[in-house]
Amino acid sequence: MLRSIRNALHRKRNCELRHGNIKRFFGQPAAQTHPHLLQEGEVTPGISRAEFCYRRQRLMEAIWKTKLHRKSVANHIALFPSACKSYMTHDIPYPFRQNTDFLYLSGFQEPDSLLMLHSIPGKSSNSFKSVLFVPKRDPDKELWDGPRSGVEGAVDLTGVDEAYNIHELEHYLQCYCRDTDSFAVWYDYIRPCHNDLHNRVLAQFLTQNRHTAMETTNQLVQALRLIKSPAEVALMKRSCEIASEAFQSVMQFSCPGVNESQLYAKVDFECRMRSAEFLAYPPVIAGGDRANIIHYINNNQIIHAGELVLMDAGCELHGYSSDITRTWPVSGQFSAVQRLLYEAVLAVQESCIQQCTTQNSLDDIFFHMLDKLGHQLKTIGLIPQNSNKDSRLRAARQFCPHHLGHYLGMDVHDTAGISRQTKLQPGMVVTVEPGIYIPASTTTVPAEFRGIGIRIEDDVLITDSGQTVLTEKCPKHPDDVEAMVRS
Ligand SMILES: [Mn+2]
Repeated sequence: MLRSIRNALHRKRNCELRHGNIKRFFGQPAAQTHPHLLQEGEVTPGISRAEFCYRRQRLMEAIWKTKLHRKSVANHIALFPSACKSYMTHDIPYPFRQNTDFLYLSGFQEPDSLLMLHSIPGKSSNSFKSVLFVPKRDPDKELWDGPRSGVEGAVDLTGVDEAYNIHELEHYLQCYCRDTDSFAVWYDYIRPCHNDLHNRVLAQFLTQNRHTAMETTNQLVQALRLIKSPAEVALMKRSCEIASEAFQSVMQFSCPGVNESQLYAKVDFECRMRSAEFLAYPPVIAGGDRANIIHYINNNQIIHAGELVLMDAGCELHGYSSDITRTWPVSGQFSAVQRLLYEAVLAVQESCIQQCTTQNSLDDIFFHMLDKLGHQLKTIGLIPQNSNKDSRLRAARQFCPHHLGHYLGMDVHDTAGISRQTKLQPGMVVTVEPGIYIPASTTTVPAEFRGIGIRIEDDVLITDSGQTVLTEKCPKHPDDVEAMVRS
């Protein structure tokens, strides 16, 4: 009875919302409140309700297809907690970033929530229900923190089948146990992303031993996230374009005496001015010898005339990341030695991009990179002319201690659980980022090479016919780089 009243109210409310009779705010941008960001039918900018629904469907299909080592299991329940709010000090939150798998499957942007996908006991094996548990609406809290979507808002926004207050999670799970004889639980219990929900509700649910199998979800979700849909490719393209334009502006803004922190501010500004929500990671902005510290993020030194500056930065646009590195002469002209090394890295990088096809894996292209790099080091004269293949590869590892690249997507180091031995497939995006690093303390090379660090990184979409460089707007050839810095 209560339920039918609630459903009737819900329908009335939806009708009013559709006809714009009442103003309703959500806990995240929606087409009604942010028409400049979302179109009707989208849950997050650029991604439709139908696509989110399809993602959940595909995940459940993957679950049904997985052979569990024990006897066949009729029912499945998959749990995806959101991220929680975290604080830098009393009452002062860090910027919130949603848990990626949760966002990929629900599009819901509030903390302290959970998405549950479960088969329906007694129903045919390929039907399931998607249920969101969300923070309860609370006028006092909303006065401080802004509106929450609440249960009605969550269903309207995301198109899940049902929504409940997060406090009802425990009871819902108990009811599911009661109604279901045998079921498997799918949940990333090894590294719970929401400690409070895990400790208060989920850990206890898991130890009740009512389920017949327990599996983690991250491999299944990452396998889906690995291949980008056309809508995702469009967002990746735009994220890469924004970052490329920002790099152009930072190059133009560079001059001898500039502080790395000022270039940081500039790249952040230029990305946000083009609608990116934030930088995808703390950027590396390293003048001179500091470029040899791979994860240098202090970004607080003066860059002097004649030095190179290495910038590794990217932005996040509506949940999709870009990741670019360029190295340029802060004075607008490479020295002869700087250009020699730069052209060596560029030749390796361009050769590696050509290898980004369905014939190769990231590891295959990594070995290609080491081979090419070894030859370049020999040509330049950094290693002896009579070096054999083994010593060339060893030298390449020494001058470039990192891998060729990684998968890119919603996360910067996207789908990290997927092996780099996987052959590339259309719809994957990878980074290609070889470098040569020669710390000032390196005594085995001539003095003029010391203290130079160079990396060139592009984002590459794998296509049916080969590959597309999504960051091609960012200057890369040494003449173009010099012209950009001088302009
Ligand atoms: Mn990268």
